[in-house]
Amino acid sequence: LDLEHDLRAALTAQQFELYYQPKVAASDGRITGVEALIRWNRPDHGLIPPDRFIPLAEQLGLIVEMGDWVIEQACRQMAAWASEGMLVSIAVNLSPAQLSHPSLIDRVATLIKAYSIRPGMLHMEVTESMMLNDPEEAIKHLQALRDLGVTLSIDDFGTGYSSMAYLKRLPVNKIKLDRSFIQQIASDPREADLCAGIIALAHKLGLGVVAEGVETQEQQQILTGMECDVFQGYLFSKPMQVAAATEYLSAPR
Ligand code: G
Ligand code: G
Ligand code: MN
Ligand code: NA
Repeated sequence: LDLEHDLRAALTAQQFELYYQPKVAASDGRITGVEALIRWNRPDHGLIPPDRFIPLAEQLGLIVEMGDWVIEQACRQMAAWASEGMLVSIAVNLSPAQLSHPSLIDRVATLIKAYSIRPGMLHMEVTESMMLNDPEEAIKHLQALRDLGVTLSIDDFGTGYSSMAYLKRLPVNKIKLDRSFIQQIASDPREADLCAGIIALAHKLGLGVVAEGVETQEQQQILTGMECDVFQGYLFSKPMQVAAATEYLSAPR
């Protein structure tokens, strides 16, 4: 398969690029950090979004190597921004195979040292699907990352199963409310109630809440009323290449 062949070659050909989407504090509009989102500049095909190649990379066993590149690139960028006086956290997405890979912890520890990263500034987002195979094992790996000081979030929260059952046992710092909830809070009161309930529960458990896919001021206002902590979405910015992200981060506000 062409796609498979090209994907295998893409890492050495340096065809991957990280885009950055800002996250904004609900309280004062301050930028709390960015999420790194991978793109593939595939020659003759243009920019390929992750949905089109991450699942393939997982199947082909390439995701660990690709994910290592993402983590290192994020650390490198954080150090570069820090050297320009911009202290921003960067969140990377982890596939389940990365979380369970035996070398992850050493690798992350090494990168944090090599780039002089404050560990809490490196955020990692995992989905509930990591709990499917062996929940105890997943919890063990999450705890090891927490022990390094890395900040952990449950991504796409509310779309997997067992969310509530596992939430209190997971050594994580935040949940990211899935975009599908946010889309409906302004039009569907029951969806809004559900959101408010999840936010209150998360806070009771000592977890921060990030709302994903915030696109309108109405959604922002509703979420502010629910005491959501952080917003991410097109209302603030789409994911940007590093130059645009740097400009966005350094703009006075
Ligand atoms: O970036 P987009 O805006 O299209 O992201 C689509 C999906 O791809 C999201 O679910 C996101 O979590 C996932 N994704 C983006 N970058 C990465 C990455 O570096 N690693 C993994 N595992 N998933 C990613
Ligand atoms: O990792 P995660 O599944 O959260 O990836 C975020 C995905 O959501 C990326 O594909 C990103 O481009 C997309 N996204 C971010 N903000 C918005 C938004 O406001 N609206 C929509 N439709 N998608 C968004
Ligand atoms: Mn994410
Ligand atoms: Na998501």
